[in-house]
Amino acid sequence: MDESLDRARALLLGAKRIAVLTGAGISAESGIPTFRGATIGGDHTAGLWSHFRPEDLATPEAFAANPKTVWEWYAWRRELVAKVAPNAGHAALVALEKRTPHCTLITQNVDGLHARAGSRNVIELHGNLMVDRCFAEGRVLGPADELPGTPPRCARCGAPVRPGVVWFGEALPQKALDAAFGAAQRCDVFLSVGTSNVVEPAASLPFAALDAGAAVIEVNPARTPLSARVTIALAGAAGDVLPRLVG
Ligand code: BV8
Repeated sequence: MDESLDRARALLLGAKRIAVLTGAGISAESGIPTFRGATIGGDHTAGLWSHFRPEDLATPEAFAANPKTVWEWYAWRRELVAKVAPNAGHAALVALEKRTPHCTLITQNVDGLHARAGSRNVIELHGNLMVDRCFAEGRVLGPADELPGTPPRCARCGAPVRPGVVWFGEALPQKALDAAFGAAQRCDVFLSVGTSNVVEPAASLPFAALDAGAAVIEVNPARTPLSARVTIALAGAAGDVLPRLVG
């Protein structure tokens, strides 16, 4: 890996515009299970969804049918996120942003760890776990806008309160999506970290960068549908590779 790491380091140092896409893998070393199975130091930790099927929990239909179950699953994830901290991988991306004239961090994660680590220019494609929204009106709710319950209820219309994340079958926030594709199509180097690259439309971002002539670096202990197309594949954990890549 050392020769590839040196080539990747040089690419990043010479880049004026960098776009980074992260997935659940960058938070694995903080203790947050990934969706499709984390590989931390070789032992295979069952993914968050190994006990559930995504369509059972992360869809508006599931919430409408079982608001209590879905709400409790997200409440469990919020508690977990509140207990963990960003790891060395998140910190390396803060350093990368500080030294690069234009660096856009696009994340599929809803855990808010990039902002907590100090990243400033973050696009949250799939929303944020800590935000509450009215299931009927879609507006963001503060504590004063809610009546207690599991889930809480919107004080204005009585609809259940939902987490402010993008579920399967829901459109991504258009502004965020446009900004993400703009960054991917303008960058010199696209860095993909810790994503299985299967969930659309985020999974198309690295290909948009490739089509626009960017070099693509992938950091992931496992192969993904992107791996065959990347300029450099660095097989390892984000918390181990990123500090060496950016340091
Ligand atoms: C939409 C928020 C349309 C909620 C999530 C085109 C083709 C095929 C399907 C579709 C398509 N277009 C739309 C679809 C359907 C669907 C989709 O893509 N399905 C997939 C499964 C095929 N997409 C959608 O429904 C999207 N909506 O397009 O709507 C539309 C348009 C207009 C109007 C109405 C509708 C919405 C997608 C967003 C869904 N929400 N999350 C929540 O979090 O609960 S997705 C969820 O998966 C997370 O956000 C997560 O980020 C995302 C992707 O997973 P990853 O982050 O990649 O995580 P994963 O576990 O999969 O992989 C972890 C990786 O890390 C692994 O590779 C592993 O090897 C690696 N790793 C492990 N340890 C480490 C590591 N790497 C580094 N270091 C380590 N230590």
